[in-house]
Amino acid sequence: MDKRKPEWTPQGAGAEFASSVVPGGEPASVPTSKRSVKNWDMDALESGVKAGNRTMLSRAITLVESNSAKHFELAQELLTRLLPCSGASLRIGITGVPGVGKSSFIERFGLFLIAQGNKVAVLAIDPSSSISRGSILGDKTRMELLSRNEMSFIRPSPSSGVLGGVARKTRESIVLCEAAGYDVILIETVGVGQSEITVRSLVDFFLLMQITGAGDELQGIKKGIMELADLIVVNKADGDNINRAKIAAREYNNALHYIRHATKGWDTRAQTCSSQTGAGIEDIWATIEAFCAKTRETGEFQDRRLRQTSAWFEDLLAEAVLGKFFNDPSIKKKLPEIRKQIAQGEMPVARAVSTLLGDA
Ligand SMILES: Nc1nc2c(ncn2[C@@H]2O[C@H](COP(=O)(O)OP(=O)(O)O)[C@@H](O)[C@H]2O)c(=O)[nH]1
Ligand SMILES: [Mg+2]
Repeated sequence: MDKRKPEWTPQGAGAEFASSVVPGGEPASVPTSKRSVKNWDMDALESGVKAGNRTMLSRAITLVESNSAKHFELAQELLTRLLPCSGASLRIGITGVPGVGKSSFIERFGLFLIAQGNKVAVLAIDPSSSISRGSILGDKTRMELLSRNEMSFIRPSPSSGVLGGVARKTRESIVLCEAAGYDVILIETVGVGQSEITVRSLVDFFLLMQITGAGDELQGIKKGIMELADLIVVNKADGDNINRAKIAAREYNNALHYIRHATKGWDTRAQTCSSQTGAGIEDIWATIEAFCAKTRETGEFQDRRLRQTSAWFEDLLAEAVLGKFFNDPSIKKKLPEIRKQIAQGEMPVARAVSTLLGDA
């Protein structure tokens, strides 16, 4: 059980705190004692995060990741205080199948960014821990130098719960990292379909990582995923793989002529890199900088952020309204009977819905 907890939790805290990858399942709901709520010193958290104190940032993230209702109010209070200090970072999503080299890339790229004078935060999204068990994200063993660097902050994936819940926690963690002064936020996710779409909705720039395989490179990549990317990186371009990687990048570039690009005014491209030798890392940053310059100039950068925030609001609102409806005692009472009547053909479906809504 201890393994599931983050490095710090308030005294007496239960299993509502979890930040490492664990097998999927229902979030634990352990009643929180008054004591552990009292342990949250909001002023200290606020000033600690603003001062860039990593321990305080860790605690703040632990608070927003909590599944407990009592922590929800505290977390929202903290976010309200810190929101004015957020928004200034560049948010980059990095996706690819396990083994493609995401963590190795983040190690290299993160250190490069730090050398350029940035502070780098790494967050991870892994809603599918039961599918991708073993592919631990935000994996500190692959990011050894980065995790020891003072200018970095690495947070493994929040565990348990559905994708939407994990995404909410990550969005809020982004706000906290930005308030703590991180300039670049790297969000790592495994490529398992839905999670890529979610990460796309969180970031400014989306990097899709690929490696060369046997034969036709394009076979292994879905058009839908390519349409989310701002850059395709063919990793492991080193040793006797360099040429194959270059050919693959060329094939992607050809294919990219025929698909819709993710960002208005930006031509998605493919390039190679080696996370082992560091070749190509600088060029990737140059591409990202060109992207930022271009989209800031056209306003697409700012527009996308606005769209992301309003879409998030609409999603949360819809979710909350649904939750409220289905938890309404009178609805709960009537629902089984109405379901039966529908099943037996005694009530038209639309009538059933309007009856229920009238009672909500
Ligand atoms: N040759 C070579 N191997 C790499 C490169 N990047 C990663 N690897 C290796 O690929 C394996 C998976 O890397 P990892 O970063 O854990 O991939 P992840 O699952 O996508 O995070 C490890 O054995 C790495 O050492 C690279 O650029 N070149
Ligand atoms: Mg990894």
